[in-house]
Amino acid sequence: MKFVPVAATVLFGLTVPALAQDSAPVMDADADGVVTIEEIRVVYPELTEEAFAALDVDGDGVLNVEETAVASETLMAPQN
Ligand SMILES: [Ca+2]
Ligand SMILES: [Ca+2]
Repeated sequence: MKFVPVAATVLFGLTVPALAQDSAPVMDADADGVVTIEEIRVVYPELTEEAFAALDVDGDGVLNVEETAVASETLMAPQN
């Protein structure tokens, strides 16, 4: 049976935190699949270029889905 309501999928996404496929769309404002420093600063205005560079593991200047997932976990973690 191919019966998967979109609403259920969204609900499932909301109940499972920090999944890669759910993290990117939050910050990827133009939905091009990668998050630029400008986009991530909409969510995290305090993010420095150095911090962004640290999150950009492959060094291509943008965060892909996997890097964004790591970024989300890192940035949402309690700062001590
Ligand atoms: Ca983007
Ligand atoms: Ca990257």
